[in-house]
Amino acid sequence: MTTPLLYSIRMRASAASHHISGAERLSDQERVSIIVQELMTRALSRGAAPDRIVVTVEALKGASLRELRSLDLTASAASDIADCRQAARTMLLSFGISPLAIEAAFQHLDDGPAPSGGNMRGAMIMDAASGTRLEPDHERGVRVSRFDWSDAASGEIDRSLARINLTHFRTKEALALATKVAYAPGIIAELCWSDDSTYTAGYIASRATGYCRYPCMKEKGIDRGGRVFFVRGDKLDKDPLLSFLQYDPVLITSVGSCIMSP
Ligand code: PML
Repeated sequence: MTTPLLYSIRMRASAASHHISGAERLSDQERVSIIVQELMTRALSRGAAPDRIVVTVEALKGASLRELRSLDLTASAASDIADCRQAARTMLLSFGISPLAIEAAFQHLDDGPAPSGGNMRGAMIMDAASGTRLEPDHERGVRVSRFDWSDAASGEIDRSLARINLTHFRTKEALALATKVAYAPGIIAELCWSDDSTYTAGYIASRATGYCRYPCMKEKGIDRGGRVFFVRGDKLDKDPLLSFLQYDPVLITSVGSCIMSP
């Protein structure tokens, strides 16, 4: 019996060469066209009209699929940006990330990290001591690709998140991405907040702490944000890290806990 082919489906939308939105899915052959349609609808539903939408469908021949359990999610109820940012900073410090690197990361996400101005398609990789950026292409960043929820885990995470009133597609997608990143070789932690001007949430994620979600990391109306992956620059083996993030397929087949912070 032959193993059914798995397809990676990636969407990215841009306007005047600036990144607007992106999404990642894995699918069997039967559902490729439905998912392509969903991603096109997504690309066209952001406030800014894209002038370019690229959807890539690629068969993952011979790639071995890694199955993971999603990170436990803890949602903070803090309603103030200063409180959310302070809690995020404290958590990053607890991983041994230097104040210099933390401030560099916040500054890049506040300013728009691409050298040409604006957001990046992918993430920054940052040395946790010096705050130096280590990703090969500072304009594009590193795009985390080839991950998704299995059908069963998808239904289960929808229900778990709904129980704590987190029903936006961004939470589910970010949790999947953060789970893959947390298992990447050499990653200490991830800092993220949304670059969508209507969405203010962000998180710190690591294997040790899970996904710690903060509802307001920036003001509404601000379209700056992105992702920073902290690493120990002096010990980093960059090729396996980049290869895992971009190419190794990960399916999330079981679901961690989802709770509001007490
Ligand atoms: C994004 O998709 O723009 C990043 C979303 C980060 C926070 C998602 C959440 O936990 O709701």
